[in-house]
Amino acid sequence: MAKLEILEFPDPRLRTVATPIEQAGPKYQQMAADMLETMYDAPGIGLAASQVNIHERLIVVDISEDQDAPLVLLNPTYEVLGEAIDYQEGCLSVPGFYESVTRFDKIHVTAMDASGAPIDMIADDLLAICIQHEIDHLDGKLFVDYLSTLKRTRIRKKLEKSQRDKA
Ligand code: QAP
Ligand code: CO
Repeated sequence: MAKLEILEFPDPRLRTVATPIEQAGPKYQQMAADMLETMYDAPGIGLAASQVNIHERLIVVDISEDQDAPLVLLNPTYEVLGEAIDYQEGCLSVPGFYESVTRFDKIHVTAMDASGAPIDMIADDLLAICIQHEIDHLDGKLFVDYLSTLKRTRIRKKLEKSQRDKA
């Protein structure tokens, strides 16, 4: 296993649209294991491959308290089943900032696991929100895109400063 470096907003690489995975298998099992290690270490509840500079359609999610319920989704898609709800979101690529975003509270998710087995599930509440957030990453989208320009600019400037101070 290996911990991966997480790209931070406004890194332009986070805007890359990820390509579909053609063939599941060991390569993606290893990638998912590394992503889970990176996410658990943070700690976080969701991570998209885009955030670790891998531009293929793979996300990992675990909303459990004990970090013992990992979900690995290749080529995930969803249909909306529920209602719009506002939820205070954060993101490992936007460290230290949390803002309210409108999502859907119930979705039907279709994907593959890392070995290629089909996944078909209903997700609700936090799990549904988290999956929507992570699929946005695969499309080059961040939660800050849903905020006002003013809020997004403030967040960008603060992160640019902390990235400069770190370097
Ligand atoms: C996405 O985000 C999410 O700012 C996953 O300093 C979040 O795991 C979906 C994190 C909330 C729905 C609701 C954020 C860790 C983790 C930070 C995360 C931070 C350290 C974010
Ligand atoms: Co995120």
